Amino acid sequence: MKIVDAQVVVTSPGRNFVTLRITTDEGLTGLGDATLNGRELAVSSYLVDHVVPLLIGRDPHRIEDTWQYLYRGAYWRRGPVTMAAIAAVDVALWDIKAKAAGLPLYQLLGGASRDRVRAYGHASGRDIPELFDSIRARQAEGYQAIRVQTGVPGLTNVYGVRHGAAPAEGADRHPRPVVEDWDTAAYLRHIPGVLEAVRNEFGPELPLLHDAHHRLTPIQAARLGAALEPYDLFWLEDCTPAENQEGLRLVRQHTRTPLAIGEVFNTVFDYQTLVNEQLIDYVRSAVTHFGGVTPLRKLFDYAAQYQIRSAVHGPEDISPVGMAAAIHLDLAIHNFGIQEYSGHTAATDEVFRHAYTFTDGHLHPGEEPGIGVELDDALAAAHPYEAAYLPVNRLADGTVHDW
Ligand code: GCO
Ligand code: MG
Repeated sequence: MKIVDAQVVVTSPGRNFVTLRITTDEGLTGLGDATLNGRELAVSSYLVDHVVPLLIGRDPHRIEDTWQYLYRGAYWRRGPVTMAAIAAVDVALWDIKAKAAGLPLYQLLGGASRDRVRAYGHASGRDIPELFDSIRARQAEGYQAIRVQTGVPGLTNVYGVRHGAAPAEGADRHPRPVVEDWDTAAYLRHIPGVLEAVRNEFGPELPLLHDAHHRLTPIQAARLGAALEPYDLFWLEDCTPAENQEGLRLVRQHTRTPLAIGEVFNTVFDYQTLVNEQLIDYVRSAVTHFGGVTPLRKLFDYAAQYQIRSAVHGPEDISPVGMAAAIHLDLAIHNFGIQEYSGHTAATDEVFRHAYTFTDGHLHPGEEPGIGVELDDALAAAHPYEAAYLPVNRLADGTVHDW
C-alpha cells in the first residue's frame, strides 16, 4: 500500500479545527487532528508545505518509521507546531492501519483493558449558587466526576467561567486576544471556601477536580494544595507552570493533594523529572499535541512504572478526531486514570461524524474499523476559518500574567 494523497482541511463549526486526511492507493483514508488553538494556520502550513510532499509514495503501514522520519528528519525538534503536525500524520496512519485490519484502533493497541472510560466534565459559575447549578446540570448529563471553576470576588474574568457571551475557556473569535484580569491573592483567599461549600453540598463521593491554569508560583501552589486537602480533590491541575519541572518538588513536599500536569507539554522530555521523581499523579498530554498515539502510548507505559496514570487533555479545542484517538488509547492502556470530555457543538458533531459515545458519564470508542470518525468535506467547507485567540491575563498594574 502507498500514500497517494494528503490534504489539510481547516474548518470552523463554532471554533477552528485542523484535520489531515491521508489517502492510499487502495482507497483507504485516515484522519488526524492537528488543531493548535490560536495557532491553527501555522500547523496547517507545516503540514501542507513541509510534510505532505514527504508522505506521497510512503508505505502507510510504517508508522514508527514515519514518526521518526518526521521527528528526527526535521533536525529542529519538539515544539507544539511540529508535534501537532506529526500527531496528525501518526493518527491518520493508525486509522488506516486499523481500517486495513478491519478492527477498531483499540484492538491494535492490545485490546480493551476496561469496558468503558470514565470522563470528567466542566462545571463553572460566577458565584457558588451558579456553580452548584452547573454541577447539577453536569450530573444530569451523566457525569460522575466534575471539574469546578468559579469566579473570584473583585475579578471580572476567571479561567473556566463564562461571562455573558464570552467563552469560558475557548479561543474567542477576535482578531486579537481579549485581555482578562488576575489577582492571585484574591484567588487564593477565595477558592478553599468554594471547594468546602461544594464538598458539603455534594457529599464525600463525587470526584472533584480543579484547574489553577498555570497561575501560581510553586510556594503559592504548595499552600493551595495544602489548604484543599480537607476537600479530597481528585486532582489539582496545572498548579504552577511546569517548564521548570524542579519547581514541583516544593509543591509535592507540602501537599498530598494529587497533582495533574502536562496539557501544554509535547514530548516525554517535558515530563522526565516529574515522572522520575514522582512529583505528579496524572499526565495530561493530548494525542493531538504530543505527536500522536505512538509517543503518548510510550509516555503512559513509562509513567506506569511510577504508578502515574493517564488523564488525556480533552477540551473542545481537541477535535472529534483527536478525541476518538484518545478514547481508543484510554480503553487499551492499563494505567488509565480519567478522560477529560466536554463534548462539542452540534455543528461540530455534524462535520465530524463519530462512532464514540458518551453514556452515564463514560466514553466508548465504538466498534467501527479505524478511529471511527468521518469528515464531511461539504459541511466543513461551509464553516471557513476565522481568526480566534485565547485571552491574555494582566495584573492590576498592567503586568502580563499566565492565562
Ligand atoms: C483544560 C484546559 C483547556 C485549555 C485550552 C486552551 O484543562 O481543559 O485548561 O481548557 O484552556 O485547551 O486552548
Ligand atoms: Mg487545564
